[in-house]
Amino acid sequence: MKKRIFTAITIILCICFCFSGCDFTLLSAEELIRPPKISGEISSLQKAFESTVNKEFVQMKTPINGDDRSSYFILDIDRDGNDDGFVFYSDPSIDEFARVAVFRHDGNEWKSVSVIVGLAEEIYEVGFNDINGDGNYEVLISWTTLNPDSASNETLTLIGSRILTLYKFNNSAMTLLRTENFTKMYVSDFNGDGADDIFLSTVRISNDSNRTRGRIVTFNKDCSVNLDESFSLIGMLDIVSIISDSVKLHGEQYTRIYVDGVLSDAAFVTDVVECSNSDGKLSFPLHSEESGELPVTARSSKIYSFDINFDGKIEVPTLMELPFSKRIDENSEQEDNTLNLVIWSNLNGQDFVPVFKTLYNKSDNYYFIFEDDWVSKITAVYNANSSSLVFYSVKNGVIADKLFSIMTFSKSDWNSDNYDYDLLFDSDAYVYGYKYEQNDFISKQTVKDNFVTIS
Ligand SMILES: [Ca+2]
Ligand SMILES: [Ca+2]
Ligand SMILES: [Ca+2]
Ligand SMILES: [Ca+2]
Repeated sequence: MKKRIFTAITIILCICFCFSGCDFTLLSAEELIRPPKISGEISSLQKAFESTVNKEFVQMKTPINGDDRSSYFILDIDRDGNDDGFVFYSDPSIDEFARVAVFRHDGNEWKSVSVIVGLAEEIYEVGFNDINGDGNYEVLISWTTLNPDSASNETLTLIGSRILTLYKFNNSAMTLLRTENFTKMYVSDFNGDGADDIFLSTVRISNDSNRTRGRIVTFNKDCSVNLDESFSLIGMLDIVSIISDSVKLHGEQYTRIYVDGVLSDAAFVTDVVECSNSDGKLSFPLHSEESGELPVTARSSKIYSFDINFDGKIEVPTLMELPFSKRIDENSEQEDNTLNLVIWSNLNGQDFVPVFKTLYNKSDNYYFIFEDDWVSKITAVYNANSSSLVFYSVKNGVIADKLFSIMTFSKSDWNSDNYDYDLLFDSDAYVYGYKYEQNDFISKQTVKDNFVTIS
């Protein structure tokens, strides 16, 4: 079970630097994935689309962000029993803007309905959500440019340069409801009424200041705005992840939204917004009155908040130095430094309650689960040159006995000379070996159970 948990979280974690120091290159959210294989249904839409455009010039577009990165989307958006189709493309012979061609299937064939000209050259995200709770989907298309105009006269530059257009789909017609700028968007039901709501975050930066704001918009049945509330967030340089869970506070149900972002060149941070499910009122448990203090969620590792143990509650990661630990790297000019434990905590009121600790080895693609009562009794030394992690007991404030070591081998090294290590795990990339010394602190089985590879 633990292995499954950790394999899943690595997709979310992406980068952590507990072993490799601090490096704050931004995540490559723009990394494209391979387009899905075109099914029979999509191929008929493709044919219909190609008959309406000049194939010689058209360039297909895929969303830069999101789960579905296809140029073709098919779903029955208005639930009339006939599929509706959306095709994303640009036609440089006309202009540079991305476009969406809308089709409907009449039971026999695809019919062209309309073409919407986008607000930028690229599609950032595409979502189909029911924002007014009538059972039909609304269409959320976000546009972006890969070359933001740095010579803009704006005092504050919007990080991400993304623009949301929200459409109602009615009798095959797309009616524009709203246009909004954002840095990171998150759509979910925040006030518990069953309809999706929109969370827009914006980071605006100028030479001497930055402004980070969040905004929650909810809609009435007729798609008019029900609530539109804007608020300050902890100041960030970028926002990279937004996620939510549901909690009971003071006998009342709340949706808690976790906003993860870049605090500075060397720190990452989480802010939290709570939305009451009875009256939509917002609260901010991490906004302290004291200005100038480092937020409690600040950390020097780029790790996202996540439900690490799948109990429905989100954990926020922070770091803790492992006493007596050491990282050795003969090729680095940096002084030897200590290793960090990642502490995963739940928010309780305004306090964080730790639920899980891990020693994270990004360089060698694995974690080791660090149990609570080991802190101050067990420590570790990582040698970056030999890729070895050695655990020791700590007695009377000094490093004492060697307990076990984990060594990372290339496949060929393992086959030719495994230095008498026992096999711990054989992954696609590496073979991990361990050498166990008889001791009263950690059993051989625990070494095996607590070792988790990441891909
Ligand atoms: Ca339909
Ligand atoms: Ca709807
Ligand atoms: Ca809602
Ligand atoms: Ca959890």
